Amino acid sequence: MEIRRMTDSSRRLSVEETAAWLRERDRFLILSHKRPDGDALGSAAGLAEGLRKLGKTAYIYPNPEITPRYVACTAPYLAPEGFQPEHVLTVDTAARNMFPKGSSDYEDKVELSIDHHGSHEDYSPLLLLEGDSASCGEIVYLVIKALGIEPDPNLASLLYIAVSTDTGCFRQANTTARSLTTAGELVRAGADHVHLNRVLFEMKTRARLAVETAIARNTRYSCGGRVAVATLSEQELKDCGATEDDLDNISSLVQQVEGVVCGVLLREKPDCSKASVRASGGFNASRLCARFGGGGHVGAAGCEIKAELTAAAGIIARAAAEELGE
Ligand SMILES: [Mn+2]
Repeated sequence: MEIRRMTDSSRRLSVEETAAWLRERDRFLILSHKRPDGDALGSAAGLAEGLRKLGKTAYIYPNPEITPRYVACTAPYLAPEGFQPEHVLTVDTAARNMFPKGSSDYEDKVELSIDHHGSHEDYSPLLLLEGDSASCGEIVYLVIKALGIEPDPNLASLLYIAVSTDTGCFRQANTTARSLTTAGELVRAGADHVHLNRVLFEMKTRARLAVETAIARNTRYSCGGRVAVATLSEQELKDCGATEDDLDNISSLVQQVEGVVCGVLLREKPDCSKASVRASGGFNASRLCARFGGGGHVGAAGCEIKAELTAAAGIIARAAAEELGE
């Protein structure tokens, strides 16, 4: 495999140029990022399926961190041991430090990346980047269309997974008209959107419901209901039988309560309490966490408080009150 490393920056490709590049080649391995989400896996598997429809050999990198909900839909595409690709691509992967576990052999072999992160590091000679696309799946769909592929229900469902998950089922602020029209075209092509919406956005494990119940029981409100602080101990987690997969995005739970602008989840760690803060309505989560040496974004931030759970809850509630000028 001969790969030309560019020292400057990646050459930017259009959708049509990307399609032409793919059409002329074969034996692809598609990587996505570590801790892969629906966009990473849906984009990778969708592109692999599209390339297979052209009679090509295409696999996705067998990322060891694929979570249970995505095992079935990615299984047909995982590269078998010993697969020797001629061309290595990435999708939805902004930087080298996001490459999946065990993939270091491929780091310098990526020829083309397809991405929607404005922060994309130029790590590959060729790049198809749309920084304002809500998901990588939308871009992969454009490539699929440019390749003249008619999505069948399976391919449409894979891309629907990508497009819907990165927009929080079309609820988040990154959702554009194109996100919705893409989803519409995928549904017309047979994407199983009712089932997928249920599995991806509604269904929860019993352990997850138990964790949510524990959090609800442990939530204390202050500042007239604008601040909500919940705690979750190691023992409670164990009693719920929860795994990390059950805790996906659990930090946003208390912030969903009406009137709350600052929602905090405190989790017990060996020598401290770990706070995840979610904010809305002008409250700055990052500024609150900076008081404790942490940080993040305005809407979501984290920090560690050197105290056990109950004490930490009081400490961060007082700090949040100060942030609110109370
Ligand atoms: Mn993405």
